[in-house]
Amino acid sequence: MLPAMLEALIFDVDGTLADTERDGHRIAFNAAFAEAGLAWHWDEQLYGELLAVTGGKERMRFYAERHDRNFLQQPDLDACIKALHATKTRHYLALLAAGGIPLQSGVARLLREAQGAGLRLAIATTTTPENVAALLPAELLALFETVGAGDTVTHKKPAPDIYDWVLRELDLPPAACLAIEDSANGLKASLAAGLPTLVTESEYTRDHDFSGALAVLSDLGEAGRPCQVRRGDMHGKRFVDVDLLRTWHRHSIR
Ligand code: XBP
Ligand code: MG
Repeated sequence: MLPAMLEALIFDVDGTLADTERDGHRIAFNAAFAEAGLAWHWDEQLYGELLAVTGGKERMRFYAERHDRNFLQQPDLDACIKALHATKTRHYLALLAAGGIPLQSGVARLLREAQGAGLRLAIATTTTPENVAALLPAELLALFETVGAGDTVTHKKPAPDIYDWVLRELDLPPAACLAIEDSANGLKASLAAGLPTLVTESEYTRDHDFSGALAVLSDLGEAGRPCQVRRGDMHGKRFVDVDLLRTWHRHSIR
């Protein structure tokens, strides 16, 4: 059997397309807590620890279990967390609308290049779908044929479910795809789905364990702004382009 050709790229969102956590999601969570009259405040360091739990609703429940057990006593707890999360999403969307969060270096270029080279594009994220649409300019959002996000699956990353869902939508085997992730939980999910995975770090993930990644880079880089290589072979390139992705992919499926 011939080895699979690279046919699609599957992107994570938070930390990969843009560094959204510290100055985006975290601020929105705190605004929602204040609006609800909760005495919760997630500072930068605490938020870094809470990121071990993916998904905003799951993260809030995890926090309450450790820091505010009274909160858990209310009879309509699930509905309350859902409402609190809807408030958080409203604040996050307002924050993006007010100025946005810039995309990571090389993201817009690589998306356009990949589409021009005939690669299919998809998203696999734990964040809420509206957040994806608000983060990306319309021109770039339109390049993605499949967006797997939020509660589409029950088990969020590090479970492989969102990647499995996206692969079913694309009707492709994992060996025909390459994932791009920024966190250990994301990498666990993509590897468990059988996907060769490139890691570009984000602010909160620099010390994560990225064993099993094709390469670990500071970002995708640009011609005039090469990426820093933490691990992996750039095959003479100074930034990530479609040609380099095809080379890594070929090596990974041998
Ligand atoms: C990152 C996450 C998300 C966001 C918050 O997901 O874990 O939970 O922090 O988003 P990924 P919601 O890196 O997979 O994109 O509050 O909408 O859940
Ligand atoms: Mg991420």
